[in-house]
Amino acid sequence: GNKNVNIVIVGSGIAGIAAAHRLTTSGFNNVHILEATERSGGRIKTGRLDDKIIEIGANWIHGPSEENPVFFLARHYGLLDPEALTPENQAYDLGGETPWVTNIFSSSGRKLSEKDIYPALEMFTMLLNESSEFQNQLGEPYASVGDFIRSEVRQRCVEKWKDIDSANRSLQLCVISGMLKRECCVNGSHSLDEVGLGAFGQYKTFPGLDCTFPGGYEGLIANLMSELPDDIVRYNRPVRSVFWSNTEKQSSVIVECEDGERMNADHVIVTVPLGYLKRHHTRLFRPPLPLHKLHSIQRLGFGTNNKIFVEFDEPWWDADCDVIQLVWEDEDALVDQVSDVKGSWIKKLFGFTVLKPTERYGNLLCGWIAGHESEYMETLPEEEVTHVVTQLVRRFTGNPSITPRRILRSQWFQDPWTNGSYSYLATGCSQQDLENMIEPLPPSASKARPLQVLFAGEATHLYYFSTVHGALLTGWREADRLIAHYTPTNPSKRRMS
Ligand code: 6YU
Repeated sequence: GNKNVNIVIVGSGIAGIAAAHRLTTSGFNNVHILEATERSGGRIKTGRLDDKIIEIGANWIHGPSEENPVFFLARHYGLLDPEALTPENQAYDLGGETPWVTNIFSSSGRKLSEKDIYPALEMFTMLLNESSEFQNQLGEPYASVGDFIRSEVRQRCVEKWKDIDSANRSLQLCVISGMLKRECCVNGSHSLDEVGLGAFGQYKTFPGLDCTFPGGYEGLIANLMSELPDDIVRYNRPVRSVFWSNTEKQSSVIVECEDGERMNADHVIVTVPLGYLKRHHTRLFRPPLPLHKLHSIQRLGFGTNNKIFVEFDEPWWDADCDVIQLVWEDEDALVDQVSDVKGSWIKKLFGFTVLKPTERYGNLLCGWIAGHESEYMETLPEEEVTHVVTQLVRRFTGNPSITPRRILRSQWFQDPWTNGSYSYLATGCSQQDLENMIEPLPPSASKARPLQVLFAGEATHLYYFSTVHGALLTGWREADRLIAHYTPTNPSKRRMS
């Protein structure tokens, strides 16, 4: 019967697992996942630093509240701390302001107060919110989010900061440079100059104060996997090519692995990251993708955001501190890129988040660095990264004897199956590009057998791209597409035939 149709899923990240979960629980019993690496989870990747659980990839449940399917599952499996389950936490509406306590250090070794940088924070928050309001407007007044923010800061500061002396004004601009770098991490872009203004409001959020998985994000993967048939995933099986057909001749899709092994499938769900697609689409799809789909793959942004975990014997931040922000006092030109990448890549690191609670993590920080500077950092030996981070901390604290106990960094750009961190809507992109990503092969106008190749993964969600919940929903979406395909919609007609 229909439940025997042969479905191959490429990639065992959250999108692939979600698709397999829904298909198998709906009775499809011939579903297989081909995964390039030796593990499931993809960009959900929990690691350890001694006995401490750390996240190499996805960190938070963004917007943990009723509507968020990741929150729903995490609660269902009992993976969250009690605070994350409280109604107050779920109702929390971010709107730019966060309850996080911030310590601010400057490159001359000064510690600034939150009050000291309030003018910059207020201006930046306002402009970031305004950046989301250009959607559906005819034409964009600026080339990018970066261009908009920089131009507006320069104009508005004249009037808004007229009572602020020039040294302080320069400091506020330096603070904004740091915020631009932070926003590069959020978007996973090299620079905000590469982030589109017209589509910036496309990204949607749920209410709720972001929370983490105390036992690690991979607990979500493990629980979903435990409900799948044994051996549904074949590991170390990188797929090289998917042979589909635009004509009526070929009856099934052929999936070819790197080692030449071939298998037939009725349907293939491709969940590989956009970074992988950008590099390998030519080899991966035979015949090549339709041009509109190809162009969207090229137009959409996929950059790098990495973490550098740093452990200290003693804290050099306040006990209640959640975020450490760094201010370079020579950056009043509003920059989010470093000109001398090799010599000064560390200037791109906007700051650190403090891992909480302290009883669980000790004095452990997570540094955040995006862009080409981050990609360069990946190529350096660990000792070199440790050395540069040590110099940074000594300079900003003015304490020449601080020495990190150890460090550990992510290297998402070097990962051959990801080639970066997550997607963003680059300049020139619109919702149409995401719609093109979603469209199955062959395109609907074709007479060839429909739904040969389907597309899921983080970069195929219209509003929640770049997130775990977005990826999860796309896996369910494509499973539902196949389920609907095999569900008779008009029973009376079927009885007659
Ligand atoms: C979230 C967060 N988070 C930090 C960092 C990263 C990401 N995300 P997968 O890649 O998982 O699976 C594909 C599989 O395919 C994989 O196993 C491959 O090995 C395999 N494969 C590849 N090629 C193959 C082949 N040829 N053959 C066979 N197999 C192959 N998301 O919700 N909270 O805190 C973070 C973060 C460092 C790298 C994140 C976060 C993103 C998620 O990790 C990611 O979306 C999903 O895991 C992807 O799942 P998947 O199944 O699609 O792919 C205004 C505006 C702004 C817009 N952005 C703001 C949002 C902020 C996003 N923030 C992220 C932040 C962090 C810190």
